[in-house]
Amino acid sequence: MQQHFRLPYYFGCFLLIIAGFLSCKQAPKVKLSEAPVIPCPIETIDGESIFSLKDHAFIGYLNEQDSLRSTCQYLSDFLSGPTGYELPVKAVDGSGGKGGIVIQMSTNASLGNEGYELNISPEEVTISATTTAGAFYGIQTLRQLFPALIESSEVQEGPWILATGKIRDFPEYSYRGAMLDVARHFFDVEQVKKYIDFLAGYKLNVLHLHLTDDQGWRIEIKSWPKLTEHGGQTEVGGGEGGFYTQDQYKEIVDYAQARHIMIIPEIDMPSHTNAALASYAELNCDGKARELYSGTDVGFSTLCTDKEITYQFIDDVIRELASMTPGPYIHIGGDESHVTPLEDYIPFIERVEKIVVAHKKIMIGWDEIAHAKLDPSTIAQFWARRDNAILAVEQGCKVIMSPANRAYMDMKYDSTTSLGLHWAAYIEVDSAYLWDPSRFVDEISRKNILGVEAPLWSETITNMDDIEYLVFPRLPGYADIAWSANKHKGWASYKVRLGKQAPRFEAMNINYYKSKLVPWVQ
Ligand code: TNX
Repeated sequence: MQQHFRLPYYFGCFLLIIAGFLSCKQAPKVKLSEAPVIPCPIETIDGESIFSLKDHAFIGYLNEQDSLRSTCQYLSDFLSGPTGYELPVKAVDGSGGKGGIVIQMSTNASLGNEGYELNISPEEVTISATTTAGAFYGIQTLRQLFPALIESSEVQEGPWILATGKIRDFPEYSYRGAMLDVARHFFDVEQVKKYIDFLAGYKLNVLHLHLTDDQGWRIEIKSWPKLTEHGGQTEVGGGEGGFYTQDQYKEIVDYAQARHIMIIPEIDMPSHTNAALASYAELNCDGKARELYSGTDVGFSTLCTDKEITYQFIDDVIRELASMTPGPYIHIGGDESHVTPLEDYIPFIERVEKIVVAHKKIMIGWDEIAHAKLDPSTIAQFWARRDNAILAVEQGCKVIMSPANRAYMDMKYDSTTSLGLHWAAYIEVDSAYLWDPSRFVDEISRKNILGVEAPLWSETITNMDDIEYLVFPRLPGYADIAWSANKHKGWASYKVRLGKQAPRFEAMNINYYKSKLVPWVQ
């Protein structure tokens, strides 16, 4: 009898040793808690094993949760490229499914509107969230947990292994943005989409488009067609410029929306308006059209603040813009109005605010707008003057933090950087990261702050390579500031996480700045 039992026993031990050997070989090098995810998740609990994505895997959503279908499709499209697997999207029942990735709605209110839970077991991966936005952010985390070649546009060899464990995560700020200036140099729809994808990968949820400036008017306004026909035809340096038709703008809005990014359009006024003043003579106080401008000076132009036609013009522009912008905000600029006397500037801003509100939108303006009497729903974007931002807070307005000497992605890294400007500061990667929005201005505390935005002005940049060089690697740092709670902050640990992003940047062919301050992993 005893003999009879021993044989399977030895055989079982043998199998266990082989299995142990195989799983050792496959075990990921890092624990889940050591994965260099940016922005850093709030809470990670390690498991002890691995999940391996295989060619028969699928992406599932629970029966009757059809609203998650397109989110699943996004994940399937993303993973099927580099893995070469089909990864069909299908409805599954509550028991989930082995070997797949299942996305499901959760009722866990502690996750908030944008949080998610990611569970990785040896059998399956589940992402749970209370909204599709949360599920989307769970996907972005999952993306960074796979080997870097998951970012490749061509099929790569696996294995596609994840460490097991659990992540629970939600953002600190609800407004996490970047800006792109498409006025100084024009960037076309495909380039803007690529920029949107960069933001989405780091869980940013706002793209502010600086659509008009002295050098170009970039958005079709049907009631004032010469704005783009004439005013869109140049850019800094005298290039041919360009503009978005309303259909193209809607295409950008839809593309962003599918990635949970809100577009905030900016029409800068009363200054930064030379392109409009060149297109319509009647907008000038002297009734004479200006020449198109392709230099880089600021603050020399102004709409005529005491002509009625100016307000008819603004009403038409805001009406058309509001009707194709689903998000709640319209940005009216308001910066650097050096040739508009303050006694004209103040009533101008107050009247423009009423126009924006009449079109059922919330006004945002650069911090100078706080000189005017503002409605408390209006938002001021701090970029230069603390006293302006404080004035806004004193009026009950919320503030977006974009301090130029920390958050301007068009600033040079150091004196040797060939692209960019340096009027505000040189902003190395550590300086871009090492600031806390809620402590930056003594009088402005967490409760006054809507969120964080990193602007990219385009006087010196003309193509995607240039954009990438200034944006990477600073953008992930702004995302970390905006998303991750303070307990994770610290340059010493952040720079290590950032250095480990290098193989991802390489796989995406991103032209990033290889700062000497960062221990890049090759
Ligand atoms: C200041 S920031 C500006 C822009 C320039 C930028 C260049 C702001 C509200 N105005 O007009 O493009 O500096 O860094």
